[in-house]
Amino acid sequence: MSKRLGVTVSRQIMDSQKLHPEATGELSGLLNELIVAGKIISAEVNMAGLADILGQSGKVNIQGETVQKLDDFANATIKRRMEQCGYICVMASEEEEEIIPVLDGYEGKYTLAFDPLDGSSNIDVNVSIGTIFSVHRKLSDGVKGTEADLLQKGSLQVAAGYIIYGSSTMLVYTTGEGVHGFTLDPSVGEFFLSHPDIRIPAHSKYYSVNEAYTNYWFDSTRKYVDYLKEIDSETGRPYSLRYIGSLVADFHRNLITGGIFLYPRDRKNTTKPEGKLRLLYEAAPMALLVKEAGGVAITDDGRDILEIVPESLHQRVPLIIGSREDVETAKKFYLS
Ligand code: AHM
Ligand code: MG
Repeated sequence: MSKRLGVTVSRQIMDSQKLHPEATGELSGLLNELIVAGKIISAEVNMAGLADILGQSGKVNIQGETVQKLDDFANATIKRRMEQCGYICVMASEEEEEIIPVLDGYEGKYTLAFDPLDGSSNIDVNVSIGTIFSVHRKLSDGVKGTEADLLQKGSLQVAAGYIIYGSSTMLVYTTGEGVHGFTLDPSVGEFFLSHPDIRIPAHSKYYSVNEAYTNYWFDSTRKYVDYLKEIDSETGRPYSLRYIGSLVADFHRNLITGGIFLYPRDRKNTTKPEGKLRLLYEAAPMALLVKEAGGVAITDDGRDILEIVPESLHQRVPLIIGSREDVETAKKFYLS
């Protein structure tokens, strides 16, 4: 049967809401608003090459509007849609220093952290990029959301996911009942269920890491990656390297085919060795997705990503994420 006759994302969201008789429909409303923002961003991303040409010749697009950089556009689109959706009380964006309030009178009971366009340095070369989101329940009293409402550990997320703008646009999300993938049919503007109940293979043969940083790596990373490259047919080595340099694309690939992604601490930053990826906007949402799909996400000192309580909005964290058995093997190298 054509997937276009199957389940739409709004239907799936409604069905999972019915599993919770206490649900008010606010989370469903929130997700539906985000999806609209994702569709708008997807349309713009697909036009990026043309927008660039128009941008260079006067910075005005075909509608007479100023051409914005795509990451600014994605950020503004999500902000504008969500600040008056009535379902959230405060937001944080990877693109903005401070918390983002919602409009007075539109405060809801959830918080939203998002990376509007992750991997945006890849836009110009047509590599897949994506929007990542993470939703928590508001904790504080009072109407307005606070920074503390956003600084909650990943295990308390009520929803997390991403929209990948790739060869097709896909939404992959979880509300704690498995991970589901939907593909956008742009001709009708609808996401249809294409990947129900995604499970990441327990064991893989792929690793994703920026290997150009070998000389910045600490020994544990070097030894683990050397191990993956050894020849041993019994354990399926050497693994193959797949690194796109766009977390959403690397993660998505590994989620579907199995794989392990590493962005460990290294010596690039000489004053404070740390990973590059942000806990709130990148690591925590991906960690919930991978867990719901049967995988694991840890730091390079073996901590569960989902149990880290953020101390600041833009905190970075070393990230090792992917197929369960692969992460377990990696952990042995990092903890030995
Ligand atoms: P961004 O949020 O500024 O786009 O940076 C995050 C991106 C990730 O998508 C990707 O995994 C990583 O940066 C790649 O970094 P590097 O070029 O150091 O390998
Ligand atoms: Mg990012």
